[in-house]
Amino acid sequence: MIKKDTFDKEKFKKELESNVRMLFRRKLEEATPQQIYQAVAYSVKDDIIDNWIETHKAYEKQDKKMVYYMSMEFLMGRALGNNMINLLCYDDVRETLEELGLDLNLIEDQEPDAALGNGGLGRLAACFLDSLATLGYPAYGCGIRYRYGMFKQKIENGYQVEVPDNWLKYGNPFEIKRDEYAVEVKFGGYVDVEMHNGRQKFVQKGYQSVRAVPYDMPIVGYGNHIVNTLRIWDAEAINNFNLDSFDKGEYEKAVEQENLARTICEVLYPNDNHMAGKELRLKQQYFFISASVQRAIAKYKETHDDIRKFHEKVTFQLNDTHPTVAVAELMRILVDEEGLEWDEAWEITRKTCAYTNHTIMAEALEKWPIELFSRLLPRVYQIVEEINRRFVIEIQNKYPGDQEKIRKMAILYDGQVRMAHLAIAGSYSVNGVARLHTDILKKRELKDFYEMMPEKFNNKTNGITQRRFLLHGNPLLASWVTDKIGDDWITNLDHLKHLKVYVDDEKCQQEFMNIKYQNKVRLAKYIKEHNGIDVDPRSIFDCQVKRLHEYKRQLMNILHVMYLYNEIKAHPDMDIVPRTFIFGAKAAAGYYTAKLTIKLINAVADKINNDPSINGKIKVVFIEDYRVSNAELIFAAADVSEQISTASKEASGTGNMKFMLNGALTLGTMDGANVEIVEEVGKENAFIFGLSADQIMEYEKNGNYNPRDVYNNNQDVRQVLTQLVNGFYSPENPELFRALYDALLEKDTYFTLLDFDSYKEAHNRIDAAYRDEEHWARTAMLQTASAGKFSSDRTIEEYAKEMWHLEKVTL
Ligand code: DL6
Repeated sequence: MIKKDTFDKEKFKKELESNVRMLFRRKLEEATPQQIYQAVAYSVKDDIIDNWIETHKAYEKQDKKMVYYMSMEFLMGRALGNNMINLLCYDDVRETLEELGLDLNLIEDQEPDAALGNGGLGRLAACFLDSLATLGYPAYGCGIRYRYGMFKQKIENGYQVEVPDNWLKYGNPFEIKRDEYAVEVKFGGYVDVEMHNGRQKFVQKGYQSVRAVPYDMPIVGYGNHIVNTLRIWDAEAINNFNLDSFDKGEYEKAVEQENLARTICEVLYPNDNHMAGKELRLKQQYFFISASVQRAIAKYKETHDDIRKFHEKVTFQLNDTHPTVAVAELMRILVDEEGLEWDEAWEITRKTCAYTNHTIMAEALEKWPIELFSRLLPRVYQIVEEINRRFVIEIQNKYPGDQEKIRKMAILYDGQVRMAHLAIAGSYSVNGVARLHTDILKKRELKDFYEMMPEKFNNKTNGITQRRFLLHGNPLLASWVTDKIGDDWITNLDHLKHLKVYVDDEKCQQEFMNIKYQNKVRLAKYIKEHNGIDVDPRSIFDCQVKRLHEYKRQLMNILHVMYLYNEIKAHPDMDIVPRTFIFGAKAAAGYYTAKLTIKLINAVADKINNDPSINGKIKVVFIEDYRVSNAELIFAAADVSEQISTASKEASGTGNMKFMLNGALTLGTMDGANVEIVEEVGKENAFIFGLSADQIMEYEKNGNYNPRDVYNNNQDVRQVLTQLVNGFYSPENPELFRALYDALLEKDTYFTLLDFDSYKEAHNRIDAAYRDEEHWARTAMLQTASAGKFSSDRTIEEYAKEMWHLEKVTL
């Protein structure tokens, strides 16, 4: 890593001592690890503050356009390590702490993950913030300061148990409360029309409101002194009641407002790719959007007179449909508060908002009952009605007499507000997150919209930040890469392609695989500590870590493990390369099938790991509480990256990119960004299997797949399915896994059985390939060398240049 030339070890030590004294009234030697973490974090923050101030001064002075990345989720993980890396002081701090007898790794482990997100969508937002700051683009992340982030997962008797994640228990050293920017957000009541200067004015009355208070977290750019801001909003009760004059009505209202404020930011909904439809969720959406939009306008007006030029300086990127109410809220403020005519306001709105679609899963499509939406947001609803009325006219003009188009495209239909339609109507850009995904949007999911407004549609293939997922997560490989090709890759991942000249070099291959081995030892230690299981670092580490969802097909993975176990039992001398199957996944708290799959994985693990007759040929590990911080260990240690979703269902995937960067070979379907990964690395260097997206969509259209045909014709499949219901893995309750069995045999929505043989055959190819050490090492190196495209820096450059038209700021 590049080092900061100004780091002063003695000064740092003094700061540390002083922080421990000031914060905890203790000496360094007496401080607990948590206190030392806090003290280090405050010292690092101290290093950030001046740059943070300077960055914002520069933004104002240079008056560059700003992107507001609006997202219900930011899955940030830990901040300390990342901040030190980007400040170029990680190694210096580590050495200084060593001199004090302290281990930086242990100190980093004291920091709770900021788990303000579920999975891919939230982690993407976090990677984007890192890239925006590193590239020097003016940006705010806007979100919610959930008091409880993503639940912590405990595995008890093989079952997932959800435990609240009280991540703010010890405070958050990096955040700053910005009380001065608090705004009011109103809910409910009714709309009155008043006349002001001969103009109708719509006034919300009888409402409840909360005070939205922002907390800012610094987002440090890599080695460039830029510090952007993640602004997360908390809710407080409005305290402007005169206690003396409280009559009953007012008292009740005050209590209700207190309750509203308390509940609104309480918890992140733990659903990934699934809409829960809860009223509180809509309140959360409007809460952070109203606050962010109000603040963005106020900030703009501090230095600009003409609100009609708002879109020239501001763009709102809507991270999926969750923040879509921004379209109507911006209209409300422009029309009701800024006094613009509808058409002017609409033009500004349409030039300000842009929408990213992250899924085609039907159950994730956000639709709110009109009854709920209009009750909660009466004025905003009126605006949505008007947007819809005009949009329907546009459709009619384009397709005269075509009622079907209106049925398919209207924003309000069948008693519901369709958020994706509002987002598309109100945006200047609609993008998918991988080429295949965008093609499916254009051809199928959003076909009518694409036909009517093709100019809005574009693709931005996702990416990940190499600063966290290689430089921080895999320091051994990072410094090896730097030794070979220099450190330009840290800010320009394309440089990794220069590693290609080394892939045939035997010494380099050995070095590369030796690093992989050391990372496997590191993960094996973690597994021993957390699961009590001994795993052999010489076995193939075959990993599937991601949210648990049927379409991601963890079930297919474990069914294959069950099959393999049957094979080994039937042929005890079977020659296979030892394999450790590693899973990590949280299931939404109310997702029964997903939770049952976790139980199955653990039941299989229990049986196989405790069967001495198979001589440890296969092992199964379920890593509890999969999250950003332990993900870094897993990516670094993986040999095989399981990306096995039903083709067409995974919009992109980003774990696939993190594994690739760390030298794991992909075992995957031609889905999401796997398609582009394979394009970069070469099909011969990946293990591809299964039906294509077109084939899947054809089956879905024709409804001509019958899983019983596979069952009847495939003895291996029959055997493992029978083991789901004969007590083989649940002797105390043979019926335990019946629901999984029924789902597979009755419908098999995700084509698990149909892809099974092809998957099995791909596993055989892995077994054969791993035996050729040299070839495997070459292929593993090629993964890292070909990962350049998948940096979120590339993705952000595309957004910035092709959509947002941002300019970089220099300090
Ligand atoms: O775009 C980020 C990420 C993709 O990589 C995943 O393929 C996709 O499943 C995920 N989508 C969601 C959807 N949530 N909602 N709504 O998390 O986005």
